[in-house]
Amino acid sequence: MSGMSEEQRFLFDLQGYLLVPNVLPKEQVERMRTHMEERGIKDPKNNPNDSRFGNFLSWGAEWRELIDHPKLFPLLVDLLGDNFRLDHAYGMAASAKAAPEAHGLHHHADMFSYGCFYVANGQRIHNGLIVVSFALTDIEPGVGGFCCIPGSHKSQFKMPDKWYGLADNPLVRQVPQQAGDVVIFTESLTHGTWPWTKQTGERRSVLLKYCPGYMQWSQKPMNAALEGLTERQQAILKGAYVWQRPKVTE
Ligand SMILES: O=C(O)CCC(=O)C(=O)O
Repeated sequence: MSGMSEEQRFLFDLQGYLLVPNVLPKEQVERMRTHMEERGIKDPKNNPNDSRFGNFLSWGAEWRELIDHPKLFPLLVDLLGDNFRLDHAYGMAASAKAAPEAHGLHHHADMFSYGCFYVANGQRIHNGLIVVSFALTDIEPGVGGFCCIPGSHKSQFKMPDKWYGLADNPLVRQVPQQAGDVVIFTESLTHGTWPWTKQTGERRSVLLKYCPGYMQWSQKPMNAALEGLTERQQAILKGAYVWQRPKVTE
């Protein structure tokens, strides 16, 4: 099983995030958006925290497939080791109809944080929390969505407060995605949500957040007994522990 290519490893280490194009086919993305409509996730506001939704792993196999998607699983093993776990997951919906609100820039690696560290040692990369963000709608240049300060996951020094603002901040990069693309980023990257400004369409994204197997970020683990999970998915959803933990690659 090959993990990240040399180019992907270089880009992830350099930027703190990696764009993986064309992970989900367009037809699947459309079906998933329909599922969201059917479950009443429509007419969202623009506040990315208010518009979060969960529990989508019970919506069908196409949603559960996101846990260990074959195009992403080898990359996750590279970034988190072979006994990583899915810690939490949520979706985001945003529309420009309400007053734009941002989820400001947060996290910074200037001091080692046990929860969301980034360390590269030799050929290996270690992360406290990795986010896999599936775009279910196009995110065009400049319209909003995920943004970050590339490279900040490796910064050694405290970031001056003025750089935490989104407006007129030349350090911030908004990352465009096509529907079906994935952005993988390390939580230790300084990142946030750019206000959604596109008047003719909503943003819909689904974010899955993974830890090494010994660590739990959320207050409680996810439901590993959910109906329909494969054995590997069950192993990935287990709570945090170390002793005799099965490898997700077995
Ligand atoms: O809008 C986004 O994709 C960023 C989400 C975010 O900041 C987070 O999950 O911590």
